[in-house]
Order: sequence, then C-alpha cells, then structure tokens
Amino acid sequence: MTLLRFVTAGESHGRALVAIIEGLPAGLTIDIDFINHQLRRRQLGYGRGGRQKIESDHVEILSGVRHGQTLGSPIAVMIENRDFANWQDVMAVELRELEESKARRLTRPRPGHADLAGGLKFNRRDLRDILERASARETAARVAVGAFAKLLLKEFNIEVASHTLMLGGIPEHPPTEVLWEKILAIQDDDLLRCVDKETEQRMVVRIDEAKKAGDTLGGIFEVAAREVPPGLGSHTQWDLKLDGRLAQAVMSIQAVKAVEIGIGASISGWPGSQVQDEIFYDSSERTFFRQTNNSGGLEGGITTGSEVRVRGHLKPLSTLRQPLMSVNINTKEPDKGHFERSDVTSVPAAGVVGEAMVAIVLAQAVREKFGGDSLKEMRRNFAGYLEQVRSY
Ligand code: EPS
Repeated sequence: MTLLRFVTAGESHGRALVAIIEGLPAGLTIDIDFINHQLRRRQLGYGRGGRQKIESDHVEILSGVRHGQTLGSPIAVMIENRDFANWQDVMAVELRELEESKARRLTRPRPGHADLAGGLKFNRRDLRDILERASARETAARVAVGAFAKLLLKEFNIEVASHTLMLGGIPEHPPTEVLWEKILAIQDDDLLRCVDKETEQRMVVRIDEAKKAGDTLGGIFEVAAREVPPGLGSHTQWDLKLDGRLAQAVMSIQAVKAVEIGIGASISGWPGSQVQDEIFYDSSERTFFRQTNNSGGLEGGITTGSEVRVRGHLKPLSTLRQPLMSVNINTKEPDKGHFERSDVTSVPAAGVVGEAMVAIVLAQAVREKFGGDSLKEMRRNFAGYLEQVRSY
C-alpha cells in the first residue's frame, strides 16, 4: 500500500493547477515561503519563453494544514494560471461559439508532442484538448507536491538538489562525478544551473544559436539526494525496487526519454572490476562506506546509504518555431506542425522538477519504512532503525 500519494489536475491555460496530497504525517511544519521558492526555481533558466514573464507561481493551501502544521488529512493546493485571463473564452468551462480566428484550434499535430496520439485515443477533433494537459505547465503542481516531500525529508536530514550536466551537446563529455558541494553552490540567478561557469557560457551561446534557427535543445540533468539511510526500497518484488520507482517518476517528466541511476548509461561497456563500488567499514563511526558511487546509491533496488544519484535525459522540446512536417487532421493534407509559444530549452527547469519527483519517491519510501501517523511517531521509528543499523 502506498501511504503517500498525490494527483494533479489542471490545464496549461485553464484557471489553475491543483494537487491533492494524501499520507503526510500530522505535525509537519509547513513553510509556504519554501514551497513558493521551489516554484520560483522552476520558472528560471536561460532559454525559457514568454510564459514565465506572465506567471509568478505561488501556492494556495486549501486544506490539510492548520496553524502552520499538517493535520494528517488530505492537503489540497492550488496554483493559479495568471495567463488564464488571456484565454478565458478559449478555455471556458461553458460551451462557447467562437469565431474560427479566435478559437485557437489545433489541427496540425506537432511531431514529438502528445497531440496526435492523444487526439486519436480520446477522439478529440481540436488537439488543444490534448495539448493543454500534456503541457509541462503541469509540472508546477508536481514541484509544489515535491516541496511538501522535501519538507518531510528535511526532518530526517535528507536533502535533494540538482544541476544541469549537459545541454545541447555541451560539454561533449559530461563529467561522471559532480560533487555535492558544487551542486549546492548553484545560485538561483545562475543562468543554467551548471556547476562549471565556462561550460555554462558555452551552453548560453548554443541556446542563442538554436533560438536564431527556430530550433530547440535537450540535455541531461542530475538529481542528488544526501543522507538517505540505507534500506529504503526492497529487492523482494519488482515493483518495490526503488531504482525502478525513481526511473518511472523521472521518466514521467515531459520530454524525458531516458533515465540513468548513477552512471548507468556509461558502464555497460566497462569491466565489472571498474564498476562495482567496493565496501569498507569505519569502526569508529560504526558504519559501512564506499569510496566510489557508480551505483548511484542503489543496489538491488535498495538504498545503500551513499548519495542517491538519478539522471534525466531530455529530448529537445517538440514545439518548434520552424515546424516540421505534419498532416492537417481535417483535410489529411500535408502541412507544417502547429506553433505555440514555447521555450528553446527547459533543462534547468526540468532539473527542479526532477528534484521534486525524486523527493516524492524518497518521501514515499520513508513513509513506508517508518510509518507513523504523526511526525513524532515517525521520528521514533527512524531513530530506532538507525540504532539497529549502527549496532549491526
Ligand atoms: C511551461 C512549459 C511549456 C510552455 C508553457 C509553460 O509547456 P509545453 O510543454 O506545452 O511546451 O510552453 O507555456 C505556455 C504554454 C505558454 O503559453 O507560453 C511551464 O513549464 O510553465
């Protein structure tokens, strides 16, 4: 049974995004400024389009929190879409007869987007019905949920951070290891959330080139989680393995086409002797440790106590200013795909969303392992487990 779960609702240009979170313990202090800061971080990054100038995302908590603390009841949150003011007729709940020029109908599916597959599946003739929910705007709701997950994890000293590892093919050989301290040193006003400023500058030039050409860029972000105790997840059943659950969560982020745990995408060609992280014991600290972390903190689907490292590989965004060929779904004649205001790249933002998804999965695993209806009860269980590990 999943103790911690959430759903989101909301269209990109509809009234609002909402999320319901169930399964947080009672007594968790909720810092709204922290949640809003996470939302702000998702909106930053060089290469974003015009939408982020319109929105200044902030969360409204509708239920489940009283006098600054969770009640243990479902939490409902809402993020308003400011842009809705410009889309009230197009996105109206009530039936509206709109002139064709104002209807903003989408009949030329964009290759790479959900438009056509979704239109066929749901039998919709205006592909806006698909675009609106498939849009990465939805990730604002996930970042809000992820912020609650991060607040829970912080109570157990677990921290989650991310950085841009590669963007538009730069650097040509992304580093296999980026230290936690370097990731933590990234500032909100850094252009692309890359730890190496020279590389970041080259990425900026690449974005300018792509923008000029009406093109888009993908890349790789890496999420790191620190102070994760050993023993989250389980080797005993396929769907309990935490690496698989992290992969699903990160893969579900719009435009992600591959997920890597540790440096999993590089090591398939290496000899085993160079891949496995050798085991050592520190008797004064009464703890096992590794000097390398190629496994990304997971062995057999269970956390090892090393940093959890997950990489998300993004394809270039599929909305192109210079659209590729498509077919008009009404005439069945060839035509260029639809263009809708979009970004050149979203890798830095996707990293923030990646943090949210990893935080949610880790928070779920922590809830499963330590249970409890209140934070206090959960803390007692956690402390007892850490003692068991130390005296192993
Ligand atoms: C947005 C992500 C992108 C933007 C969107 C806001 O979504 P999509 O996956 O549909 O390309 O395009 O902005 C707009 C839809 C707009 O009108 O500018 C986000 O992350 O907030």
